[in-house]
Amino acid sequence: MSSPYQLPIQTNHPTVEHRPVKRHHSARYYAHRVRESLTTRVSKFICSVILFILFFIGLIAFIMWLSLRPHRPRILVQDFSIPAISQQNGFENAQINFNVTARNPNRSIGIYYDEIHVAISYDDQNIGGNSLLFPFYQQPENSTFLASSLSGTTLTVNDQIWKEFLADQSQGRVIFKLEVTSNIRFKIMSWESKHHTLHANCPVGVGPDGIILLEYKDKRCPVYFS
Ligand SMILES: *[C@@H]1O[C@H](CO)[C@@H](O)[C@H](O)[C@H]1NC(C)=O
Ligand SMILES: *[C@@H]1O[C@H](CO)[C@@H](O)[C@H](O)[C@H]1NC(C)=O
Ligand SMILES: CC(=O)N[C@H]1CO[C@H](CO)[C@@H](O)[C@@H]1O
Repeated sequence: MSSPYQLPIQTNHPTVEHRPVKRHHSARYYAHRVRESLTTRVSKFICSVILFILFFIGLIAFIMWLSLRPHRPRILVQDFSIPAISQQNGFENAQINFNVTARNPNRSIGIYYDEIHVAISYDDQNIGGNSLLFPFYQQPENSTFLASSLSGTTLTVNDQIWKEFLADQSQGRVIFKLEVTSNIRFKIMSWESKHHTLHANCPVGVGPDGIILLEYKDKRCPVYFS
């Protein structure tokens, strides 16, 4: 009788007023409880269905992303030489020759390369660079050789740095860093991605004869995008 539910039930449902007040109250009370828990259960069910659908869409998107995710181009140093390395005043007519492979490992994704820039540094000092090739399209599972030479204006070595080369050379190896930079776009069927700037950082060591050491040949260079 002291229940707070009594009043609204009596006024809202006059047709059942003939029942004993207490029983009537309990029945309405439990009916109310049942209805309430039913709504809760229905809304919980709807929530779960929505969550499940969202999860499912997310899962599909993730799987699509996994399968379409373009594999990074692989950059490897095929060849690298600086023949004058053993000469005392080699810097006067020094030349660096390099041959780098850019490989598209993907089976279904093509890559558009803008101009490719190759820079060479020694001990974090830039010693030369060159821009290679005109923009080109690389088919899936195809390789392109980026081969060129640096000398004269594209190779800026002076007497000072040459002395450091000679010191390293007498120790058995001179280590350079070859950096490849290019703007690329991926092509997936007829869809083209936006531009990504690719960077590859390749350490290259040459022996006393100025020819690339075996351990640096055909090594995959770390590649990152910016
Ligand atoms: C790479 O592409 C060129 C043409 O763009 C084609 O001639 C060559 O056969 C391709 N190489 C491979 C390994 O698919
Ligand atoms: C670069 O290396 C590849 C593979 O060894 C070779 O086929 C190609 O002729 C080389 N290019 C130059 C310019 O040396
Ligand atoms: C190496 C390789 O082919 N990687 C992926 C290229 O993209 C396709 C889908 O577009 C994947 O199935 C390959 O695993």
